[in-house]
Amino acid sequence: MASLCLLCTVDAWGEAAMAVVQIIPTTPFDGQKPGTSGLRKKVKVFAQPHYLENFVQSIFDSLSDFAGQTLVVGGDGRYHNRVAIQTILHMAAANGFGRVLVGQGGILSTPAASCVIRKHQAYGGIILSASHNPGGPDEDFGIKYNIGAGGPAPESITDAIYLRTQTIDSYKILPAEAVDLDVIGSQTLGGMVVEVIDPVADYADLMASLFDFDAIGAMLRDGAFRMRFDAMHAVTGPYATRILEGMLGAPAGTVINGTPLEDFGGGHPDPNLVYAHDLVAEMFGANAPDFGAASDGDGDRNMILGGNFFVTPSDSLAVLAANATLCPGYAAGLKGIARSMPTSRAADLVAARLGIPAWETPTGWKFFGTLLDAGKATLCGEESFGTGSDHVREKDGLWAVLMWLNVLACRREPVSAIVTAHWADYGRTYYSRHDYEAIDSAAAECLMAHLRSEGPKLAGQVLEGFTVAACDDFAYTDPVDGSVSTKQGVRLMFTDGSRVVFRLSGTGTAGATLRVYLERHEPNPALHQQDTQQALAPLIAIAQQVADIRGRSGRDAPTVIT
Ligand code: G16
Repeated sequence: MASLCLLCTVDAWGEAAMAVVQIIPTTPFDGQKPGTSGLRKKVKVFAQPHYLENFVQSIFDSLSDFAGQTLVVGGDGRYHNRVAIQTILHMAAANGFGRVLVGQGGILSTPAASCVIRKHQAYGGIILSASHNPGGPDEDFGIKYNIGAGGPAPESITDAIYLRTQTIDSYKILPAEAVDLDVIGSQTLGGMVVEVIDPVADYADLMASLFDFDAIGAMLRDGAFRMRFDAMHAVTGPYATRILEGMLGAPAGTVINGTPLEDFGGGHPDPNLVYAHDLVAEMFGANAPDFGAASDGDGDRNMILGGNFFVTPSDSLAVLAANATLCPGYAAGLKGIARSMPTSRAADLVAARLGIPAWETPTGWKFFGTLLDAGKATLCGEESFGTGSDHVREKDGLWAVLMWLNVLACRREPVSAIVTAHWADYGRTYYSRHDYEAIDSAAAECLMAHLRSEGPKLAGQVLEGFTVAACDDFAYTDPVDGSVSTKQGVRLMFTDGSRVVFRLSGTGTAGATLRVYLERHEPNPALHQQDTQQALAPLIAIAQQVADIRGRSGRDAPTVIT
């Protein structure tokens, strides 16, 4: 049975206010363990009575000294977003937050949420998204907590949240009317102020401070340069429309699929060559635009295309790093470049040339936070279509698009020419990721266990003409706070620098997803025009042979190749 208690708070005018808080008894749910980026489950799981509430209360119970403080709340607009936001607002009020900033309509892209947390010096934020996963009543939902620096909570906090979910026996909620999320302005909820904010404004200001909007605008308006941005019916629609078409003056229609829909129009809002099909068809068709880009469900991922040309995320990071000083916000140079372990080492070559550190972290944007906070890195990137910088503490899809546009506006060369010139200078790093989605979890764990125990024994062996230098399970010690993360992926490394990396995704919601990352550096420009899969064919064969993917997963081929 629910019990009531009186919450004494201080309202926006400094007056003491009393609110009646309900304390609802509950019991723990299994499996509320945050993964690579928060808790992601099917909507039907989240919609169970008390499920979201347990997790939110576990977040609050893992934090301290937030009474009267500001919380930022927003999501990618997917199905269940509005319902979840109402619950979180009523729980935040019951738990003693003083103010919540929430995006109008419940919308905040993940990088915009990070921007708002930082700009308004909030205590932290709750972001609702399952990123690139599909949305709808039978699809995915997600929640994560971001700290006051603006980035995803570190493992010390996510571990504490998980621990709390296992013992939780009650949560606090304020029984009150729903908040109107559609009207910008202040309302009160108990003693808490809810400010519904323009979700785009702070973010757009930040972008204008980093990039040369005059030069980009001139290029977009002169008619000779054509671009297309595919928002995939997800959260970046309003951001891209306001910034590209509004502030920069790109022709109407530059942004396609620009209205956020709860089910993303039935699509899979993952900006890659498979799922961004509208954009890919146009960019690889006749009379292709000069530049194409797409972002994902919550706006933190990006895909970059030229006319008939795909830029791998790893190459994108390297090219942006090499050209960063063309952008006003990075004119003073970079402090360092960070990438996740499975990301190709193309960016390391740029860092070496610039004489700055190259950091290798586990998969997960949260691992970049300490490096950015300590001023050890300026740019970060991941093979999973994530690129970003120290301007916020999340990867940022539209930021990457604007940085590319700034580089293009300065260099006035096709995307393909910029990238092939980069390869000629640094060598080309052939790179691909093969995903085996929704395979049996036990079989996947077994495959990884086999690699962990047998992989190291391969040292010195010659496989398909490649000599194995070493095989290990990547472990990381954070150079700033000393925290240690183990079991971050099995690396099979060859004497010529090639690599095959195996890891299980931490973001899926059904079964397990095996990711196989393949990488080979080719210094000779005469060999830079090969097909990527052909160039990597021997490594693909080695991966199959060493892990027995077919035998263990029952799959003949990857589900997605990027
Ligand atoms: C999240 C993380 C990224 C990670 C990606 C893939 O991105 O923030 O750091 O690279 O998942 O992770 P995994 O390989 O474990 O599935 P997002 O865009 O899904 O939030």
